[in-house]
Amino acid sequence: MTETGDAGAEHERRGATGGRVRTSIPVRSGRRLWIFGAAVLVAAPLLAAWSWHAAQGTGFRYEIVKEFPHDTNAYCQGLVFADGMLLEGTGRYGQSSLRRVRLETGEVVEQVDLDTKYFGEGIALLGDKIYQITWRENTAFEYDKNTLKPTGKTFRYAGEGWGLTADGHSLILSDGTSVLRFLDPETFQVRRQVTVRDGRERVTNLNELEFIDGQIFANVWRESHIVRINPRSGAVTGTVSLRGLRSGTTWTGEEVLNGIAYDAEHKRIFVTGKNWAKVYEIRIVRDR
Ligand SMILES: [Ca+2]
Repeated sequence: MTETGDAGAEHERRGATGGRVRTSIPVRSGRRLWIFGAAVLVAAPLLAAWSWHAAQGTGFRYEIVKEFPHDTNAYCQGLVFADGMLLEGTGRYGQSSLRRVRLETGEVVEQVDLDTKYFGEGIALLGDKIYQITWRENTAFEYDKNTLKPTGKTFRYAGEGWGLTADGHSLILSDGTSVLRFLDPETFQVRRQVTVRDGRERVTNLNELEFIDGQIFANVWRESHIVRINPRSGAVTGTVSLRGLRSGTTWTGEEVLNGIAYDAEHKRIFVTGKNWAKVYEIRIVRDR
């Protein structure tokens, strides 16, 4: 099509300017079209396979920049960096909370406990409000960013709540499936949603989230890697293996990797896990 189209365009251009008008516009013969079609048929699966492997191979690894202490009683479900401190949402019934934590020492500076009927999940900062979702209670809470006081405003949403982040405009919610919902922070109404795919495969169990430089980074429950997601298409654009980050343990049971926070000003990425003893500042580098 390009060949014919260009020639046609040239034909029109030259004709309009009074130059030499091309009288013979090349058109593919039936035989050439057939060969072209056959080539596409052969190439398409190969290209699909290539892009699948490319997606699998868009691999990144990590380097530890610094380690910080983390409360091993904190079943981390949400992590945010704000104003030089970490905000952390913790889970489990009777242990769920929202905390402001001093990064360097792990000291909990402020803490708000959730009622025992709530299992806390992801948290996000948008404007001057912090939002915290719950696992199966279909309820989200809103807090004042500066005081950590609940504003009294709560929201309802359908399905489970797993991870939460914000793109500066919408809240982005994961629910354990491959779908990410973009929510109006005023109402929790769904503005749009994307299905996350790595190549052709849906990526399920999307957990804690972080919006980093225009892309969504997501923990995948019980996996030792983080995926990077295009927020428009849902396509996985990279995979960061964090294997070996927490040495001496296998990630079985509950103490899985969960928690990503981003210090946009200094471009620092922090990761941790449920009940981990440390928060790690990591640098993500391309895996050669
Ligand atoms: Ca986060």
